[in-house]
Amino acid sequence: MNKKAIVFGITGQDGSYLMDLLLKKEYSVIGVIRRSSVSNTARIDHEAGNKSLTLVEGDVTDAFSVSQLMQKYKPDEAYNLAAQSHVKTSFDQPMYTWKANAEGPMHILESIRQYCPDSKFYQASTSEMFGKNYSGVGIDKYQCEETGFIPQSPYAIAKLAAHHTVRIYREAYDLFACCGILFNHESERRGELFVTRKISKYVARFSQKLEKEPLRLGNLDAYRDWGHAQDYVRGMWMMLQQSEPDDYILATGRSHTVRDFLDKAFYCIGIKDWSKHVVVDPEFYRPAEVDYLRGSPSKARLVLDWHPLINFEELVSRMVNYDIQLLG
Ligand code: NDP
Ligand code: GDR
Repeated sequence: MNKKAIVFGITGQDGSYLMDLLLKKEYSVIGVIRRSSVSNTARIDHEAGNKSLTLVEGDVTDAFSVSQLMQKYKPDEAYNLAAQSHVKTSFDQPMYTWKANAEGPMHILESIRQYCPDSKFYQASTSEMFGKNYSGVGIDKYQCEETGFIPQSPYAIAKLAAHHTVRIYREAYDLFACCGILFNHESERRGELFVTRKISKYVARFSQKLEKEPLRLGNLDAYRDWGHAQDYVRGMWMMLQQSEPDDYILATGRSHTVRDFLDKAFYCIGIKDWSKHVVVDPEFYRPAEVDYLRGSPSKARLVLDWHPLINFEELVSRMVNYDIQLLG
């Protein structure tokens, strides 16, 4: 019989790629979507009508709706990708962020414990939990599974609470529950308020002479370890195929600044000096910043045999070229 997976957050970037992967592997997929006043299914509409995909309404902040779903479907695998995922927004909406990102996963784990303890669970943890901490020194600094967490935002604090909740449920109740500590991953489906997509969209429009104003950005000196979401959802699935549950970092091991991203993106349209086209606007600064992220994917490489296939240069050019194509 085909395996059954439930995906919370299926309408998001990662949820949509995970859906593609699971359908390709002949899973029966239950996708949980939030009611919204306008359609939020643009990233998954290409599978509309697929008999292996069932879309149901639900919200992770509503414990009752979560437990009803888990009781009804008793999936082989449950993936929790649902979150208020924007770090800057979490400073403006800390309580909602807490409810979605910390209480949400607790609702799912509690439902698994009560109704389907054999379901395997994946939680979307994040490199933001490391915050301002790292291992190593100088240019060799990095974060690995042993690096301590010093979260720098309400988003990261809520995610860290969920991270520890997963550990407790794994140890106390023997659930098969894993956390993927994922470093930034982007794609052609990335939300438009994240810095990479904001840049790729601007550059595409600029190349078509549709932009008259400069691009307004915040901190250009932050380092991020950027990979492609398609590679990362494969890693999520691999974690749940192991014989024992565990936590893994997924990252490329290479770090770049926002400036590097701008260099590569503008280079795609033949511009070497973008300084006249970008303005630093303090409106986009955060009350507290994460300055440096570079993940060590050694454990995932060794245990899961996971390797990212799309590098930084390809990621940037795919995003820019996709946004140019969208403009026709
Ligand atoms: P997105 O913001 O693209 O997607 C988030 C998803 O969560 C959307 O489907 C959204 O629904 C859904 N959602 C939000 N709130 C609720 C709620 N209360 N109940 C049910 N669903 C909800 O994020 P990504 O796909 O980029 O990330 C997926 C997960 O991985 C998130 O948890 C994120 O925090 C985490 N993460 C992401 C990383 C990245 O670099 N992309 C790195 C590390 C972790 P809707 O479409 O209706 O808004
Ligand atoms: P991040 O991603 O906060 O790392 O969280 P984001 O793209 O928002 O910011 C990356 C870095 O760019 C700087 N920056 C700007 N960011 C945004 N959004 N808009 C700007 O105009 C801008 N200018 C500069 C930021 O200050 C930051 O340093 C992402 C999310 O997907 C999280 O859900 C996930 O957990 C982490 O990645 C890993």
